[in-house]
Amino acid sequence: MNIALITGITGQDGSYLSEFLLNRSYIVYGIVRRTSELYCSKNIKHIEDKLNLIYGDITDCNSIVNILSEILQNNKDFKVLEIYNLAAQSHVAISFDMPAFTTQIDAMAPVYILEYIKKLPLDIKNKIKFYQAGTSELYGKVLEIPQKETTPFNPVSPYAAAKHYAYTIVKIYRDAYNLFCVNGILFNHESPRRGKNFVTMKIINGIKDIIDNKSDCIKLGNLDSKRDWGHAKDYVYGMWLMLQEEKPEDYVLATGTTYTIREFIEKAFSYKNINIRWEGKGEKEVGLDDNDVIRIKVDKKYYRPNEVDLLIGDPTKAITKLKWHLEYKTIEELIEDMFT
Ligand code: G4F
Repeated sequence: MNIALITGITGQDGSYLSEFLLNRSYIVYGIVRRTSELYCSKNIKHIEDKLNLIYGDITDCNSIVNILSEILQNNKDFKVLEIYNLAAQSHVAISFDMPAFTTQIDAMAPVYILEYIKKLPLDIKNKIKFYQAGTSELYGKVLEIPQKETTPFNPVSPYAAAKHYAYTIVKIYRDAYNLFCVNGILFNHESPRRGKNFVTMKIINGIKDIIDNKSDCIKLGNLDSKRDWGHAKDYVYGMWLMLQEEKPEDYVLATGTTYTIREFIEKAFSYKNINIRWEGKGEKEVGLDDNDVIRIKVDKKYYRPNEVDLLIGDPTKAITKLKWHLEYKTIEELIEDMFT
């Protein structure tokens, strides 16, 4: 039987990946953090009874060792164990406020997991595959356009620095100990399950609130940065494909198209038949609707100490080698799904 362990199972990617793997008859384990409300389970409520949820914390090495030992103990005749390390402090702006916390979560967990695998007997470790959630934030102030697997990294946030460490450790364990471990270098991916403090979801929720007369306008930071946004469902499929290969390699997943935050705003409002026109510059810039009501304001509290200005990925390797393809082909399809 095929088993999967997902860290970050309650998040956007973890929940889509769980659905995908359950549909392929995997036994799915997930690590959930113990909080006063048991655990935050909105995204996995509908499949909770099919999952094996284990309390744990990826910043605690003992917790990881105990969980992995228990899974191996309870599944002695497993065919393959796929481990997806998706848990992270994934908000770039928050990483500037909490750099050490971000490093503990985002950098250290792969070491704990890979160290555990490394020490297993050969016949067991040969059946284990490890996926590390890498990120296009690694490219930072980009050194090549578009960005592909060979583009040098130039991280500019504590989040990206932590992810850079994780990326490197995965490569080291692959080369030094011959483990099957890969980095997915994923560009921004969104969905109706996206956290509400990421810019796309903030805009979608903001528009809903304006239409429902719950608020007048949305306050945002930098409107000039460009992102390559895809749908999370397509990206979890890509993660799985990476682990089905004979040889472990790193892959970029991206759409190959980029838009400014301003363009995303225009397209999202336009889906609700509202046109947005712009006036002013910098902190004074506003977006007005057809009745000249201000719907977008810039608030410098959302500016970042360092900004990644332009991300646009080249997914050629994933398309040709993995036969990866997008179900959600345009940003309009993504926006439509996010409004559901
Ligand atoms: O939606 P964002 O917070 O995503 P960001 O920083 O690109 O990071 C996301 O994608 C990465 C992959 O490239 C992941 F690794 C990471 O974990 C995360 O999922 O911000 C996108 C852009 C930024 O340029 C930001 O400055 O939107 C700009 N922005 C403008 N106003 C805002 C806001 N971002 C947020 N979150 N909130 C604002 O009010």
